Amino acid sequence: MSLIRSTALAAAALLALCAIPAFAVSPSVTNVQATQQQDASRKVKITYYLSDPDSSSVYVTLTISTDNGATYTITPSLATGSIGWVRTGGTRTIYWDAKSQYPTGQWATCKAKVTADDSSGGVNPGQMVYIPAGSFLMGNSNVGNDVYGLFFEFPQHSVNLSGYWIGKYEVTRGEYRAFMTATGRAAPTYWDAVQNWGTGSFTQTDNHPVVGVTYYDAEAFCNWAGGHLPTEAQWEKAARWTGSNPRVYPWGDPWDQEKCNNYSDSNPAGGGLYKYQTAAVGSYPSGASPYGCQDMAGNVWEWVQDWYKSYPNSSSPFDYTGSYRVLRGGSWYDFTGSSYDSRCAFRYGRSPFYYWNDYGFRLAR
Ligand SMILES: [Ca+2]
Ligand SMILES: [Ca+2]
Repeated sequence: MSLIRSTALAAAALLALCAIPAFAVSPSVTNVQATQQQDASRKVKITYYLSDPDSSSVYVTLTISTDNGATYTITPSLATGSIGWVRTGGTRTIYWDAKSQYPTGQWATCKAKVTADDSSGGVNPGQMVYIPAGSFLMGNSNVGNDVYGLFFEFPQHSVNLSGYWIGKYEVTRGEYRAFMTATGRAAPTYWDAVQNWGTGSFTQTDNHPVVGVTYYDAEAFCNWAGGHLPTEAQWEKAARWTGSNPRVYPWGDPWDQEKCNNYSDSNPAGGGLYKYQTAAVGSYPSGASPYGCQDMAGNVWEWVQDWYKSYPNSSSPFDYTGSYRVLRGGSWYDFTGSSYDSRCAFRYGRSPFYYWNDYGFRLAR
Protein backbone atom coordinates (compact mmCIF):
# COMPACT_ATOMS: atom_id res chain seq x y z
CA MET A 1 0.00 0.00 0.00
CA SER A 2 1.33 3.41 -0.82
CA LEU A 3 0.07 6.91 -0.62
CA ILE A 4 0.99 9.50 -3.19
CA ARG A 5 0.06 13.13 -3.11
CA SER A 6 1.07 16.00 -5.31
CA THR A 7 1.32 19.61 -4.34
CA ALA A 8 1.61 22.39 -6.88
CA LEU A 9 4.05 25.03 -5.84
CA ALA A 10 3.95 28.60 -6.94
CA ALA A 11 7.61 29.41 -7.00
CA ALA A 12 9.70 26.60 -8.29
CA ALA A 13 9.08 22.91 -8.08
CA LEU A 14 6.16 20.54 -8.08
CA LEU A 15 6.37 18.06 -5.28
CA ALA A 16 5.06 14.57 -5.12
CA LEU A 17 5.42 12.58 -1.99
CA CYS A 18 5.05 9.00 -1.07
CA ALA A 19 4.68 7.25 2.23
CA ILE A 20 5.27 3.51 2.39
CA PRO A 21 3.73 1.83 5.41
CA ALA A 22 5.31 -1.31 6.76
CA PHE A 23 3.94 -1.60 10.28
CA ALA A 24 0.79 -0.72 12.12
CA VAL A 25 0.82 2.98 11.33
CA SER A 26 2.47 4.43 8.25
CA PRO A 27 4.44 7.65 8.20
CA SER A 28 2.67 10.72 6.97
CA VAL A 29 4.24 13.53 4.96
CA THR A 30 2.15 16.67 4.55
CA ASN A 31 2.46 20.38 3.77
CA VAL A 32 5.29 19.90 1.31
CA GLN A 33 6.78 23.02 -0.16
CA ALA A 34 9.80 23.64 -2.35
CA THR A 35 11.51 26.73 -3.60
CA GLN A 36 14.68 27.40 -5.47
CA GLN A 37 16.74 30.20 -4.04
CA GLN A 38 17.03 32.98 -6.60
CA ASP A 39 20.61 33.81 -5.76
CA ALA A 40 23.90 32.50 -7.04
CA SER A 41 23.63 29.33 -4.96
CA ARG A 42 20.45 28.20 -6.77
CA LYS A 43 19.84 25.80 -3.89
CA VAL A 44 16.50 24.02 -3.76
CA LYS A 45 14.84 24.15 -0.33
CA ILE A 46 12.24 21.50 0.42
CA THR A 47 10.16 21.54 3.58
CA TYR A 48 7.66 18.94 4.74
CA TYR A 49 5.79 17.92 7.87
CA LEU A 50 6.63 14.42 9.06
CA SER A 51 4.61 12.39 11.53
CA ASP A 52 4.20 8.79 12.60
CA PRO A 53 2.57 8.07 15.97
CA ASP A 54 4.31 4.74 16.51
CA SER A 55 7.76 5.63 15.19
CA SER A 56 10.27 8.05 16.62
CA SER A 57 12.14 8.19 13.33
CA VAL A 58 11.69 7.11 9.72
CA TYR A 59 14.00 6.92 6.73
CA VAL A 60 13.54 9.79 4.29
CA THR A 61 14.83 9.78 0.73
CA LEU A 62 14.59 12.36 -2.04
CA THR A 63 14.49 11.76 -5.79
CA ILE A 64 14.07 14.23 -8.65
CA SER A 65 12.21 14.02 -11.95
CA THR A 66 12.98 16.17 -14.96
CA ASP A 67 10.18 14.74 -17.13
CA ASN A 68 7.20 16.02 -15.20
CA GLY A 69 7.04 13.05 -12.88
CA ALA A 70 7.15 10.22 -15.44
CA THR A 71 10.40 8.95 -14.02
CA TYR A 72 12.50 9.86 -11.01
CA THR A 73 16.04 9.31 -12.15
CA ILE A 74 18.08 11.75 -10.10
CA THR A 75 19.18 11.03 -6.56
CA PRO A 76 20.53 14.23 -5.07
CA SER A 77 23.98 13.51 -3.73
CA LEU A 78 24.47 16.98 -2.35
CA ALA A 79 21.36 17.15 -0.18
CA THR A 80 21.66 18.09 3.48
CA GLY A 81 19.31 18.51 6.40
CA SER A 82 16.41 16.20 7.16
CA ILE A 83 17.25 13.32 4.86
CA GLY A 84 18.15 9.78 5.92
CA TRP A 85 16.98 8.94 9.43
CA VAL A 86 14.72 11.80 10.46
CA ARG A 87 12.80 12.20 13.69
CA THR A 88 9.04 12.38 13.36
CA GLY A 89 6.72 15.01 14.73
CA GLY A 90 7.56 18.32 13.05
CA THR A 91 8.44 20.38 10.00
CA ARG A 92 11.66 19.27 8.37
CA THR A 93 13.89 20.86 5.73
CA ILE A 94 16.15 19.49 3.01
CA TYR A 95 18.57 21.65 1.03
CA TRP A 96 19.73 20.34 -2.31
CA ASP A 97 22.78 21.90 -3.95
CA ALA A 98 21.39 21.34 -7.42
CA LYS A 99 23.75 23.70 -9.16
CA SER A 100 26.86 21.93 -7.89
CA GLN A 101 25.59 18.48 -8.76
CA TYR A 102 24.23 19.53 -12.19
CA PRO A 103 25.78 22.86 -13.26
CA THR A 104 23.64 23.10 -16.40
CA GLY A 105 20.42 21.70 -14.93
CA GLN A 106 17.16 23.65 -15.09
CA TRP A 107 15.50 22.97 -11.77
CA ALA A 108 12.68 25.48 -11.82
CA THR A 109 10.40 22.95 -13.53
CA CYS A 110 11.42 19.73 -11.84
CA LYS A 111 9.42 17.47 -9.57
CA ALA A 112 10.77 16.11 -6.35
CA LYS A 113 9.61 13.03 -4.49
CA VAL A 114 10.03 12.64 -0.75
CA THR A 115 9.73 9.07 0.49
CA ALA A 116 9.21 8.31 4.17
CA ASP A 117 9.81 4.65 4.91
CA ASP A 118 9.22 3.14 8.34
CA SER A 119 10.96 -0.12 7.60
CA SER A 120 14.59 -0.93 6.94
CA GLY A 121 15.34 -4.48 6.01
CA GLY A 122 12.34 -5.61 8.01
CA VAL A 123 13.36 -3.64 11.08
CA ASN A 124 12.14 -0.16 11.84
CA PRO A 125 14.64 1.24 14.31
CA GLY A 126 12.29 4.02 15.28
CA GLN A 127 9.29 1.82 15.97
CA MET A 128 7.70 2.30 19.38
CA VAL A 129 5.47 0.04 21.45
CA TYR A 130 2.57 1.33 23.53
CA ILE A 131 2.49 0.03 27.09
CA PRO A 132 -1.00 0.42 28.56
CA ALA A 133 -1.66 2.07 31.91
CA GLY A 134 -1.80 -0.08 35.01
CA SER A 135 0.04 -1.54 37.95
CA PHE A 136 2.86 -4.04 37.74
CA LEU A 137 5.25 -5.72 40.16
CA MET A 138 8.74 -4.18 40.12
CA GLY A 139 11.85 -5.75 41.60
CA ASN A 140 12.26 -9.23 42.99
CA SER A 141 10.59 -11.33 45.64
CA ASN A 142 13.51 -13.74 46.15
CA VAL A 143 11.27 -16.74 45.84
CA GLY A 144 10.69 -19.18 43.02
CA ASN A 145 12.28 -17.96 39.82
CA ASP A 146 13.82 -14.92 41.46
CA VAL A 147 16.49 -16.92 43.29
CA TYR A 148 19.28 -14.83 41.78
CA GLY A 149 17.79 -11.63 43.11
CA LEU A 150 20.26 -9.23 44.66
CA PHE A 151 19.67 -6.87 47.59
CA PHE A 152 19.17 -3.80 45.42
CA GLU A 153 16.28 -5.53 43.63
CA PHE A 154 14.28 -5.87 46.87
CA PRO A 155 11.63 -5.53 47.94
CA GLN A 156 9.27 -6.30 45.13
CA HIS A 157 6.61 -3.61 45.06
CA SER A 158 3.62 -2.55 43.01
CA VAL A 159 4.03 0.48 40.72
CA ASN A 160 1.14 2.09 38.87
CA LEU A 161 2.11 3.74 35.57
CA SER A 162 0.20 5.82 33.08
CA GLY A 163 0.31 4.54 29.49
CA TYR A 164 3.51 5.34 27.57
CA TRP A 165 5.45 4.61 24.41
CA ILE A 166 8.84 2.91 24.49
CA GLY A 167 11.25 1.98 21.72
CA LYS A 168 10.81 -1.51 20.34
CA TYR A 169 14.58 -1.40 19.72
CA GLU A 170 17.64 0.27 21.14
CA VAL A 171 18.47 3.61 19.51
CA THR A 172 20.57 2.94 16.42
CA ARG A 173 23.62 4.58 14.91
CA GLY A 174 21.51 5.78 12.01
CA GLU A 175 19.16 7.59 14.36
CA TYR A 176 22.05 8.97 16.38
CA ARG A 177 23.70 10.25 13.19
CA ALA A 178 20.56 12.21 12.38
CA PHE A 179 20.76 13.73 15.85
CA MET A 180 24.43 14.64 15.42
CA THR A 181 23.74 16.17 12.01
CA ALA A 182 20.85 18.24 13.31
CA THR A 183 22.48 19.44 16.52
CA GLY A 184 26.21 19.38 15.86
CA ARG A 185 26.78 17.05 18.79
CA ALA A 186 30.16 15.31 18.67
CA ALA A 187 30.37 11.65 17.76
CA PRO A 188 30.65 9.33 20.74
CA THR A 189 33.65 7.10 21.30
CA TYR A 190 33.56 3.86 19.27
CA TRP A 191 31.76 5.70 16.44
CA ASP A 192 34.00 4.40 13.63
CA ALA A 193 32.14 1.70 11.74
CA VAL A 194 34.85 -0.95 12.05
CA GLN A 195 35.62 -1.95 15.63
CA ASN A 196 37.62 -4.69 17.30
CA TRP A 197 36.89 -5.29 20.95
CA GLY A 198 39.31 -8.14 21.45
CA THR A 199 37.88 -11.05 19.47
CA GLY A 200 38.23 -9.79 15.89
CA SER A 201 36.83 -6.90 13.93
CA PHE A 202 33.23 -6.31 12.92
CA THR A 203 31.34 -3.55 11.14
CA GLN A 204 28.68 -1.41 12.78
CA THR A 205 25.86 -0.58 10.35
CA ASP A 206 23.21 2.09 10.72
CA ASN A 207 20.99 -0.56 12.32
CA HIS A 208 23.48 -1.41 15.05
CA PRO A 209 22.85 0.28 18.39
CA VAL A 210 24.81 3.41 19.15
CA VAL A 211 27.42 2.73 21.86
CA GLY A 212 29.87 4.80 23.85
CA VAL A 213 27.20 7.23 24.98
CA THR A 214 27.06 8.87 28.38
CA TYR A 215 23.79 9.42 30.22
CA TYR A 216 23.94 13.02 29.01
CA ASP A 217 24.32 11.96 25.37
CA ALA A 218 21.32 9.68 25.77
CA GLU A 219 19.27 12.37 27.48
CA ALA A 220 20.12 14.94 24.79
CA PHE A 221 19.09 12.55 22.02
CA CYS A 222 15.78 11.85 23.73
CA ASN A 223 15.06 15.55 24.18
CA TRP A 224 15.82 16.15 20.51
CA ALA A 225 13.59 13.23 19.54
CA GLY A 226 10.66 14.65 21.44
CA GLY A 227 10.74 12.09 24.23
CA HIS A 228 12.74 11.11 27.29
CA LEU A 229 14.70 8.20 28.65
CA PRO A 230 12.42 5.55 30.16
CA THR A 231 12.21 5.57 33.92
CA GLU A 232 13.41 2.40 35.62
CA ALA A 233 9.79 1.41 36.15
CA GLN A 234 8.86 2.07 32.51
CA TRP A 235 11.83 0.06 31.31
CA GLU A 236 11.18 -2.86 33.65
CA LYS A 237 7.47 -3.10 32.92
CA ALA A 238 8.14 -3.14 29.16
CA ALA A 239 10.84 -5.78 29.65
CA ARG A 240 9.12 -8.41 31.79
CA TRP A 241 5.52 -7.77 32.80
CA THR A 242 3.01 -10.30 31.47
CA GLY A 243 -0.07 -8.76 33.04
CA SER A 244 0.02 -11.11 35.99
CA ASN A 245 3.62 -11.91 36.89
CA PRO A 246 7.05 -10.55 36.05
CA ARG A 247 9.38 -12.75 34.02
CA VAL A 248 13.02 -13.20 34.98
CA TYR A 249 14.14 -12.62 31.37
CA PRO A 250 12.09 -10.94 28.64
CA TRP A 251 11.27 -14.30 27.00
CA GLY A 252 10.54 -16.23 30.20
CA ASP A 253 12.13 -17.53 33.38
CA PRO A 254 14.97 -19.83 32.32
CA TRP A 255 18.15 -18.32 30.91
CA ASP A 256 18.58 -19.10 27.19
CA GLN A 257 21.84 -17.90 25.73
CA GLU A 258 20.41 -18.06 22.20
CA LYS A 259 17.69 -15.51 22.89
CA CYS A 260 19.87 -12.42 23.22
CA ASN A 261 23.19 -11.06 22.07
CA ASN A 262 25.73 -12.18 24.67
CA TYR A 263 29.17 -13.75 24.61
CA SER A 264 27.84 -17.31 24.65
CA ASP A 265 25.28 -17.22 21.83
CA SER A 266 25.90 -18.60 18.34
CA ASN A 267 23.80 -16.16 16.25
CA PRO A 268 25.95 -14.89 13.36
CA ALA A 269 24.30 -11.47 13.73
CA GLY A 270 26.07 -11.18 17.08
CA GLY A 271 29.33 -12.55 15.70
CA GLY A 272 28.72 -16.22 16.42
CA LEU A 273 30.22 -18.03 19.37
CA TYR A 274 32.49 -16.10 21.73
CA LYS A 275 32.60 -12.79 19.94
CA TYR A 276 32.60 -9.39 21.59
CA GLN A 277 30.39 -7.23 19.40
CA THR A 278 26.98 -5.65 19.07
CA ALA A 279 24.31 -7.04 16.75
CA ALA A 280 21.95 -5.05 14.55
CA VAL A 281 18.86 -4.29 16.63
CA GLY A 282 16.09 -6.86 16.33
CA SER A 283 18.44 -9.75 15.51
CA TYR A 284 17.03 -11.94 18.34
CA PRO A 285 13.25 -11.77 17.83
CA SER A 286 12.63 -14.91 19.91
CA GLY A 287 13.94 -13.00 22.91
CA ALA A 288 11.26 -10.31 22.74
CA SER A 289 9.42 -9.27 25.89
CA PRO A 290 5.68 -9.95 26.33
CA TYR A 291 5.01 -6.44 24.96
CA GLY A 292 7.24 -7.11 21.95
CA CYS A 293 10.27 -5.04 22.92
CA GLN A 294 13.53 -6.50 21.62
CA ASP A 295 17.08 -6.68 22.93
CA MET A 296 15.99 -5.74 26.46
CA ALA A 297 18.37 -8.48 27.56
CA GLY A 298 21.83 -8.22 26.07
CA ASN A 299 23.24 -6.33 23.10
CA VAL A 300 23.82 -3.02 24.94
CA TRP A 301 23.17 -1.85 28.47
CA GLU A 302 20.49 0.83 28.45
CA TRP A 303 20.60 4.09 30.37
CA VAL A 304 17.37 4.88 32.17
CA GLN A 305 16.26 8.09 33.81
CA ASP A 306 16.53 7.39 37.52
CA TRP A 307 19.24 8.04 40.05
CA TYR A 308 20.41 4.80 41.64
CA LYS A 309 18.81 4.32 45.04
CA SER A 310 17.13 1.55 47.01
CA TYR A 311 13.48 0.77 46.55
CA PRO A 312 10.93 1.88 49.17
CA ASN A 313 11.09 -0.10 52.42
CA SER A 314 14.42 -1.70 51.55
CA SER A 315 16.17 -3.47 54.43
CA SER A 316 19.50 -2.30 52.95
CA PRO A 317 18.81 1.32 52.06
CA PHE A 318 21.22 3.32 49.88
CA ASP A 319 20.94 6.49 47.81
CA TYR A 320 23.36 7.53 45.06
CA THR A 321 21.31 10.52 43.97
CA GLY A 322 23.70 12.96 42.33
CA SER A 323 26.32 10.29 41.69
CA TYR A 324 24.97 7.27 39.85
CA ARG A 325 22.30 6.76 37.23
CA VAL A 326 21.06 3.31 36.27
CA LEU A 327 21.67 1.02 33.31
CA ARG A 328 19.52 -2.02 32.56
CA GLY A 329 19.58 -5.31 30.67
CA GLY A 330 23.17 -6.55 30.38
CA SER A 331 25.14 -6.58 27.13
CA TRP A 332 27.09 -8.47 24.49
CA TYR A 333 29.89 -8.74 27.06
CA ASP A 334 27.91 -10.95 29.42
CA PHE A 335 27.94 -14.71 29.10
CA THR A 336 26.04 -17.60 30.57
CA GLY A 337 28.08 -17.38 33.77
CA SER A 338 27.11 -13.72 34.27
CA SER A 339 23.59 -13.98 32.91
CA TYR A 340 22.25 -12.51 36.17
CA ASP A 341 23.24 -9.15 34.66
CA SER A 342 20.70 -9.63 31.91
CA ARG A 343 17.76 -10.33 34.22
CA CYS A 344 15.09 -7.67 33.83
CA ALA A 345 15.23 -6.76 37.53
CA PHE A 346 19.01 -6.21 37.61
CA ARG A 347 20.16 -2.63 38.23
CA TYR A 348 23.59 -1.30 37.31
CA GLY A 349 24.50 2.01 38.91
CA ARG A 350 27.13 4.05 37.06
CA SER A 351 28.30 7.65 36.87
CA PRO A 352 26.26 9.49 34.24
CA PHE A 353 29.55 10.76 32.77
CA TYR A 354 30.77 7.24 32.12
CA TYR A 355 30.63 5.56 28.73
CA TRP A 356 31.74 2.24 27.35
CA ASN A 357 31.37 0.18 24.21
CA ASP A 358 28.37 -1.67 25.61
CA TYR A 359 26.39 1.35 26.85
CA GLY A 360 23.37 2.46 24.81
CA PHE A 361 19.73 3.36 25.45
CA ARG A 362 16.19 3.36 24.09
CA LEU A 363 13.68 6.17 23.77
CA ALA A 364 10.37 6.62 25.61
CA ARG A 365 7.65 9.22 25.32
CA1 LIG B 1 27.08 -12.60 20.69
CA1 LIG C 1 19.70 -4.09 25.56
